[in-house]
Amino acid sequence: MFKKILIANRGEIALRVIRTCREMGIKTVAVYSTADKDSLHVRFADEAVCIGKPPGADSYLNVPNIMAAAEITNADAIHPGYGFLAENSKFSQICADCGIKFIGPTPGMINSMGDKVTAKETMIKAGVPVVPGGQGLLESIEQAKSIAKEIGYPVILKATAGGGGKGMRLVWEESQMEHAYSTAKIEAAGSFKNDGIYLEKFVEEPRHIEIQIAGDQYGNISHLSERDCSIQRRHQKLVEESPSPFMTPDLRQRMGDAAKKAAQAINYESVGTIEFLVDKHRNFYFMEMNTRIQVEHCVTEEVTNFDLIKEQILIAAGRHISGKDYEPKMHAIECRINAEDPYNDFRPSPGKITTLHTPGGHGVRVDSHVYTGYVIPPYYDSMIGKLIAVAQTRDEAISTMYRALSEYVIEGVKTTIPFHLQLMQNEDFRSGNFTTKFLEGFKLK
Ligand code: MV4
Repeated sequence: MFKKILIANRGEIALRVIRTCREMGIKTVAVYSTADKDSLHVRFADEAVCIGKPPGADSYLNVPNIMAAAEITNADAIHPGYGFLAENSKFSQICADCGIKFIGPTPGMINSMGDKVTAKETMIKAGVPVVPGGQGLLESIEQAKSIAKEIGYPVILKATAGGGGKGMRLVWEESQMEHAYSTAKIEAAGSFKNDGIYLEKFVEEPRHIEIQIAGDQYGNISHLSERDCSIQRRHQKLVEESPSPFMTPDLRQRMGDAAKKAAQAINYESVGTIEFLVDKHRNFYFMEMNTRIQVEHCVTEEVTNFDLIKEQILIAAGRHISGKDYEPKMHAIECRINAEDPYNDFRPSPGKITTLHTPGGHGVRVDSHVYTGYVIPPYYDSMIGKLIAVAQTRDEAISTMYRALSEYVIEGVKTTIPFHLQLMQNEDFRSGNFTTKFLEGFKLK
């Protein structure tokens, strides 16, 4: 087992990893930017090394400084958390070259899912359903028009180096194709230094349902059921839950099998997530694979009783996993509490937390790195923490969440708590009647 893990991240996920390391008897090294010198991850780790100035590029993305911190502290593994370097294959390779275990997949696995056209081709070969569309990259506007005519409008253009919603173009009819094609290509070149784009049928009003998987170094894969992440705004998830209110035993079986096939196709090692679009007829299509631990992993932890960070560390250290599949035993809902003003287009609201009261009690979990007097820096994401409610039924989990949100007091910055309080009272949300379009029609009172 590893003796010392360096956590190449900040905020709640750095704290989350430190907690599990403590329980496993593994020493921890925090790295931090000068903006984070008073952060809890710095205080709770056994050692801490400053790695640079506040902007991410100077600190949490500064590979030479992070590797130097690992060398001087004698860390034998690095946990990347999510965001920053978590899906950076070059970083994973540099760790390997330095003899430090990257707690996550190999560079080859990251690359095979990072390029979306390659990932889609791999999924087709593996027998995983994908959205109908052209094979490979688009070569011309004429080709795009001819594929679109064949499969029928509306279609969507996506960047092969994209993901998470960046650089997509919706095309409703042929007359829009030329403009959409050109702008998609320019945007892809600008954002990703790769202008490759591809086309697929636009799935209208889909749900976003993802399957958590874990694979070991010996080819065993388990799935740990689904999370419904349909409640999103501008591709930012706000609420996640498990089980999905749209799930059936048959759909879970089929999606679970497909997710395991997807992971098997690339011999996946570590924890990961297969994202699917699910249409109203319960057809599902592979969308992307996330080769990292995700923000919303806690929802799965609460319904399956696994510590996913512990699993991730054990897998990296070479442990075998069962290959069995796990069903939700409870219902869990997570609300992301962000320093954003929901009454003002969710504008970021960094600053000092002057008053804090964190909810507790039966069925409540809070994963957060903040405290009274903590200053939320403007340089990073605006998440203050995650509030997770767990109960035997969805109705009870919503009641617990509403109660916990009502107890939560955060003063000094605007937060998403008022939004979540109203969402928990919304009839369509309560009846499980929502798709990824839900928040477009949701008006705050
Ligand atoms: C789609 C789609 C409809 N049809 N692809 C958004 C994020 C990126 N991973 C892919 N996305 C979508 N791809 C086809 N063929 C709709 C979306 C989409 C979406 C997906 C999941 C959650 C929220 C979303 C919001 C808008 C669009």
